[in-house]
Amino acid sequence: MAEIKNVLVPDIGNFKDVSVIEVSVKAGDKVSAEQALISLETDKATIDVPAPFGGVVKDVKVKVGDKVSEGTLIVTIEASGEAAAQAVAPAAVAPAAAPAVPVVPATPSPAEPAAVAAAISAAPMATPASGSAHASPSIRRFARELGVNLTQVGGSGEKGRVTKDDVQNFVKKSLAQPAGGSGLQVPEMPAVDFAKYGAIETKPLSRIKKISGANLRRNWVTIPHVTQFEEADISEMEAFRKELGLEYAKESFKITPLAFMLKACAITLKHFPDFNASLDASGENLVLKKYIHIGVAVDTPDGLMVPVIRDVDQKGIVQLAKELGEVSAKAREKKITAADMQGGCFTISSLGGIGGTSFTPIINAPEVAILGVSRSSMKPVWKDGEFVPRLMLPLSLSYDHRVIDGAAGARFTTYLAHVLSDMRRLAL
Ligand code: CAO
Repeated sequence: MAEIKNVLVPDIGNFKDVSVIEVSVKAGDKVSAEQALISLETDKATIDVPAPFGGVVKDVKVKVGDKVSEGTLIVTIEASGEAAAQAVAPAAVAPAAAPAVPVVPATPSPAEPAAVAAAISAAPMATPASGSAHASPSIRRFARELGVNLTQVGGSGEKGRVTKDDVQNFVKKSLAQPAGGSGLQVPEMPAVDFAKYGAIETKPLSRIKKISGANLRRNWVTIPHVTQFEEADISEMEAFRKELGLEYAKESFKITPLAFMLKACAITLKHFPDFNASLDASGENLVLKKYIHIGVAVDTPDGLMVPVIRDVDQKGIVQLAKELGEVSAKAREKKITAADMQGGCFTISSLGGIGGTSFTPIINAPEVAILGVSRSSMKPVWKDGEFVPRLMLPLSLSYDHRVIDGAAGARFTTYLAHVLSDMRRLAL
């Protein structure tokens, strides 16, 4: 005969008074063994409590926001048939030892660059992949079953958590879009057996590359990019930089051209506020930012990271050079935190220390523009009836054409080149 059994919170380690963040069942629901009943969140992890056996839920004893500990009664289930016969003691708790329950880190640890995702973008540039979405294991499983990338789903739950409704609405919206409407419905890449043609070696992509790849792809496919090229005469700037370099030779940081670029971009962004902005979620409004935080793409052995330098407009060249040295060292030593990479308004991707004449950087959404900087070189420039040698810096500005018109793009780079070529403007 059917028997009503209690399901208690199992052994969840040393956690006590843990918040219920999701209740996945209601009275009358038929559940199978291992199906998630509720989700709990500690300050370190999100935990699903699964049904220890199948049956019909008779009563749910907890609600979202309740605090529970090991042994708290969460639901009663009418176990039937085989399940009833097999079910152990009424207090059918999970195994004594550590979790049969899946545990997922609630927030990535600073050393682990899951949230790095948020930053990795530049010119290759990007944002978060599934790993960094805030969702319980049951929702992750649900999203996986439907083939939904959780990072593309806006979370309406507490602290931006993605709920089951969010996933369902995302799927409904996607299905309602006309074929090709999002530009994302591209044919799958065919699998190729490369070994057929010669010797190969397979090397896994780094975690950062995997995370950034999804974002790069999204930004590249969904944002209409235009890249505007320009050259700035930095002869005077370079002479001044060298002078400063001698003055600060004993410091632990270098005064590189990038510090000047940061300052010049901040001045230019102030002059062209639409570049210091983001489209809101509806895509119908431009959010203008009153602060100027600029991300800098840093090349690390594991991939690209984009730490953000804050309030660039309020800092001097030396301070910016110092912070640049600090953040790039932090990124390369894998000490960068998610917070260090959030809140950027604009990004600079400088390949000038390496070489090249120009490139087309990918916008770091939700920003609307990114500046690529290539290597400066001496060029003959026609001036006052003769060719004179000048140090020219190539600039490549990619912008979101939904927000910025071609004329504005050209005005921005012209102004930026002007600021860089006239040192006095950096002081304004
Ligand atoms: N033209 C000519 N020389 C340049 C230059 C430029 N535009 N920019 C930098 N240099 C010089 C510097 O003056 C320095 O010269 P010295 O060694 O003689 O002093 C040298 O190149 C190396 O500079 P740096 O790379 O150490 O410093 P930086 O401030 O220019 O850059 C950082 C810092 C973190 C941006 C850089 O190290 C880096 O990681 N760059 C790669 C970013 C990247 O990968 N972007 C692409 C993203 S898309 O995939």
